[in-house]
Amino acid sequence: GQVFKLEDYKPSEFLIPETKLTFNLHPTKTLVQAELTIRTRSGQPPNAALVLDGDELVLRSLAINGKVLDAASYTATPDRLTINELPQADTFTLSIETEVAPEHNKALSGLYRSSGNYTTQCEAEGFRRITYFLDRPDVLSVYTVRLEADSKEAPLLLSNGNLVERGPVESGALDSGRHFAVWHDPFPKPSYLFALVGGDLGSIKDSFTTASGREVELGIYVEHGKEERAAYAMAALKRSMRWDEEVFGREYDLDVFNIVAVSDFNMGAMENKGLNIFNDKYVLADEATASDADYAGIEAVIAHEYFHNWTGNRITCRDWFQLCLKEGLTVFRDHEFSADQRSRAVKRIAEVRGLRAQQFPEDQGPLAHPVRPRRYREINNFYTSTVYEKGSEVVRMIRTILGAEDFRRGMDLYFERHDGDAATIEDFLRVFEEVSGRDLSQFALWYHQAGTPSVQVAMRHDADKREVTLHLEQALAPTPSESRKRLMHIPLQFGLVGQDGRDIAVKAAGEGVEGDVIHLRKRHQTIRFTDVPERPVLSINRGFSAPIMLAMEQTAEDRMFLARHDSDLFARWQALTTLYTQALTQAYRTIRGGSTPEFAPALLALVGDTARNEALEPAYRALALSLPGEGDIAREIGQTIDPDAILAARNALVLAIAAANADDFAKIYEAMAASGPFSPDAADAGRRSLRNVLLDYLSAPAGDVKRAASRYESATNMTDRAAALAVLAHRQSGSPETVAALADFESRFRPEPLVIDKWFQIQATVPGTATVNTVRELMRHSGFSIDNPNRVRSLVGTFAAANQTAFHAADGSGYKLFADAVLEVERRNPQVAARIATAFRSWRSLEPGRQDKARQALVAISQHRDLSSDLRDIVERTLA
Ligand code: HT7
Ligand code: ZN
Repeated sequence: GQVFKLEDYKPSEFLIPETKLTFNLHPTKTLVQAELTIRTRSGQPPNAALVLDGDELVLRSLAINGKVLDAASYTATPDRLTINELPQADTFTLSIETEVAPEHNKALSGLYRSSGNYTTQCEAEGFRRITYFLDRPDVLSVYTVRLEADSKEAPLLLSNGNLVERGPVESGALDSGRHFAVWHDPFPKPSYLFALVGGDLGSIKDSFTTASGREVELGIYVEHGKEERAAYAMAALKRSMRWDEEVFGREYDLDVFNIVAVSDFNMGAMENKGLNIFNDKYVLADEATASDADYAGIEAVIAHEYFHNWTGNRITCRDWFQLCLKEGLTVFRDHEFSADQRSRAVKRIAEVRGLRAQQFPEDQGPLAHPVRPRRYREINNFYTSTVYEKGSEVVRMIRTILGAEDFRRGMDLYFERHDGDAATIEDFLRVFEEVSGRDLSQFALWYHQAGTPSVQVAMRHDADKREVTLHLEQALAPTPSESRKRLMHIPLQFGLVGQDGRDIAVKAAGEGVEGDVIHLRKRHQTIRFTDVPERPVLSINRGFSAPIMLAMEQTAEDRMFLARHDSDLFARWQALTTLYTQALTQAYRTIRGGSTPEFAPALLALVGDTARNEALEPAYRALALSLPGEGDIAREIGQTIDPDAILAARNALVLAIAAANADDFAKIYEAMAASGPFSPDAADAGRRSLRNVLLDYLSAPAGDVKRAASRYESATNMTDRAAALAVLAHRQSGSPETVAALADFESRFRPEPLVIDKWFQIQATVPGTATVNTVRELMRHSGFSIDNPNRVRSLVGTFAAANQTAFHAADGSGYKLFADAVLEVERRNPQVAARIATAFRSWRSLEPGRQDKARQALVAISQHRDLSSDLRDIVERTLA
């Protein structure tokens, strides 16, 4: 396939200032009439052909300035429309009629049907599946959209912007049974932000008064009967709107803001101007069907899409290489929003756990790419954790380097200067350089170089000289097609913790330190602090100020000290996590050597003390008690990985912690019981999460099934019910209580696909090879559909991404099952197939037997006939 390169960017010679679209919606024969005002950029008559993008299009008619074109003056293929003979004028009107079949569109890109409703997904390149267009983000157009549909089939007709007209479609004197609506969006936008919805949906309505006193009508549209489940999303939307005014000074700009929930969607949601379209998983919630994690996800995604109105829509991307300009920045904004709504420390720890579990393996494997890539074959494969989450970390580092005030001044300048633009990362960095007077050229490497930097730190204290010396060293390993790396600017927040647990006020001699931030810019850097009478304990990369791997010479005693006393709660959690990781890798080696692991009593006691520490909020204690995942342990070990030994090591530590703290855990478990009616707020969710983590420990010993079984039976909300079911399935697999609870869950929630997804997930993550067969059987379950991305991700995606011992079954059966499933998904939906196939990315770190079987499965996929460019791109890069 074609490789697109950043350096090849050229502005378009043609512009489309105005776009008028008429849709005659029909399941298999939707007619799309596009009337495009085309203007040359130069203001002179065109001197080259006009080439428009298409994808699987059928052209019905073509005219310029009202005159039908003769066949010799253009060529039309499903993928491209080339018009060679153009008027000798700088502006003309091009009329195109295409025909599409939404019902048959299983790729869920372009115009498609979900549960009988018409809907669209145009990012990144879906608009070209609707009509021929300059389908690139730097071509901005003002859209007027007329929708016509059967009044019964689609009483609801929505598009971007404001509603300007609606009524019945007359055919002669008769009512045709069809109706229409006209929508106008006054803000010029790229085609990827176009959307329409036609269908029969229920809704909830509300309104929001902006800071300057304008009224905005808010609507959330969901399947009939599910309206009440949209209340939390609506409240989250209003909080997001207020927050963006207060924290970033951004007001909403249209009279209407609509959200539509659909059940077939390739990603989480889409920020179409004034008409966000959501995967219903990120809209619908009530206590019986949604877990606390679901509520948090809804809050975050609602906020994320709303925040795109400024970071993405008002200021969009010049080209798809700049994707992180809108995505990294908007993730940063939604992270900050959630941190303000909930507990900042808890939120930060959850973010870092996610980053390490998803982005670090991406950055350290065959799919590594810079936050701003320079090449792509298939842009859909670059909606990655690197672009989104590492992109957000880079914005966070800018704030750390500049400080909150200059950061806000930079953002203000960005909005002021670039409103209405299709901008670049260079534009973004320039505003921060200007407001702060700082040189960010070395820092910009975070956008340009792939890979996770590692930093080694050692601290010495010289009691005689009353001096502390820090030695820091940075390194960045080669990544695909980047063999030589340059030195990065790494901002490290730090503190020197005194024996009383408080930070010592420090005086640094020499450069490289500003306040509580060390600016590591060289390969080796030495920093001296004077006037330090006692030996402090170093706490560094506080708040995870830089997305790096830290290797620090530090004793277990010092880490335990930090785990008890560090004033930075992130660093406190990190100290404990490092202790767990060291204990687990040691246990892994012991198990591989044929012996039984043992764990330091001081660590087991520290865990108990942390669980009991009421000065810490329950949500934090729950995170502190959560051991690194099997994937985290695998990454730490690095090579020749044996997933079975990892699971055994982790289970051994769970059992040791449980045995050492059984009585206390049981008491805290009781103390965390709910005392009032259900609330999804962070405090109550935190109590539930601590209780459920403790349930997992208490149910770990063989046969200890009663507590979890009774928890399952007495649960009054989905968080507790699903957590109890997971504990039963993962800790007491095959017990009669587990079998009964799984059957009960299925019969209770059969009509609720989003809940059945949890049932799929729980079973897909039961450790051990037997799960390969379970997944094969569940793929035949009546609640499973290979066409629905949520079902595929919950069962097949979760199996490969989150079940190390089954996916990597030594006999290769997990790979075979998965490869077959990927190919089956790919026939309908290449984007989803390509995304789940990234689960193979760490195959080279396995022990040789598994490596060989994983390679065979990848090769089998790559040799399949007619492979989509999406899946081919992932598989070939993974094998390279
Ligand atoms: N900006 C949106 C990306 C998206 C998307 C991309 C490719 C294919 C389908 C898609 N659906 C949504 C979502 C976001 O980041 O806000
Ligand atoms: Zn986004």
